[in-house]
Amino acid sequence: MASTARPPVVPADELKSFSEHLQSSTTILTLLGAGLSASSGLPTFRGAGGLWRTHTAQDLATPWAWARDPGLVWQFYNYRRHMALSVQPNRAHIALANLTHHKPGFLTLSQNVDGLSQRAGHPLDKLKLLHGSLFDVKCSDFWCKYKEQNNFTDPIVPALAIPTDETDITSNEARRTRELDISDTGVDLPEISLRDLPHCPECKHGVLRPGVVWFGEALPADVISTVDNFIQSSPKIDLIMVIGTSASVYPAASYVDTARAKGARVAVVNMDRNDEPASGMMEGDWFFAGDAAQIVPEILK
Ligand code: BV8
Repeated sequence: MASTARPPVVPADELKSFSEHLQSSTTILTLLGAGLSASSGLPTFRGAGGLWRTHTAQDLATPWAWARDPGLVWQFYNYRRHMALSVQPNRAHIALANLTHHKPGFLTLSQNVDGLSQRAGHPLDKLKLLHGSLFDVKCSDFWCKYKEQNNFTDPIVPALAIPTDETDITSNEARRTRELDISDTGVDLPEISLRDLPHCPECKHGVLRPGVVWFGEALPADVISTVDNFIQSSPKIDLIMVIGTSASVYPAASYVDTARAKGARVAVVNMDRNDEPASGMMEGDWFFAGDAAQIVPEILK
């Protein structure tokens, strides 16, 4: 019977040195980005998949886009909720979740809002969502503090239902078209009026918005203080794994250098050899080039 074992994707010498360090590490951080979920079928933020209709994700992930056209912003986030609910966590999500059971001093800092780490069984007390979640909604009224988890309503309101010929993201053709530019499909998508958007059940007048952190918004204070306390109370950080991220957004990306300053060695997992942390690669670091879904399970074995 032919072995079904996957061929190794990591050079043996690098795997050995990393594994030895991992075994001896007690305090470990990981910084996760969209590349971790790419193999699950979700487009990354900046790659070819980072386009939606004729907009880049960065254009729509701002309070200004929301102020200008909340309906368009909700169509974008409702579409990403739909896609995230249509895919499954991959072997890397699962391997990271499992590591928390062997390494009590392991903390995950995720920039991802797709909910896949949670669905892979990652203990929530060891998973810090730096940029919120597609599956949280909160009131957009400044004075109202209402927030709720809204995990499975798809679409979140009927007016945001995605036209049927766009809902099949499993077909490569549909996904390819969508990743490049949804308007290629020539689908005439509806304008959404404010009254059709989800409204706050608490204050009754605020429009509920996606519970993510937009560009120009502060990261959640409670999350940041937990992460900073973890780092400051650790005499030393042994390792930070930087998985599937361009490490180009701050202050999230700054945790790489913060960990390095506390003695951490850095292990990058990325498809693109050019996507090193801003401070570059140093003596004793590892760069594992390739698909996170292949590499992460192998290096965490
Ligand atoms: C703030 C949620 C202040 C929304 C996101 C210095 C300090 C502080 C701030 C700044 C600063 N300089 C600039 C800023 C402002 C800004 C910023 O960083 N801008 C960038 C463009 C320079 N930062 C902010 O605005 C932050 N807020 O600073 O507030 C403040 C303080 C007090 C009061 C008021 C304000 C908030 C930033 C959060 C923005 N929200 N997401 C949503 O998702 O819609 S950011 C979003 O992009 C992601 O969450 C992620 O964090 C980020 C980066 O994306 P990646 O995950 O890295 O994805 P990307 O596509 O870039 O890369 C994918 C990588 O994977 C690639 O390297 C690719 O090669 C690799 N890959 C692909 N496939 C695979 C793979 N790797 C492995 N396997 C594969 N199969």
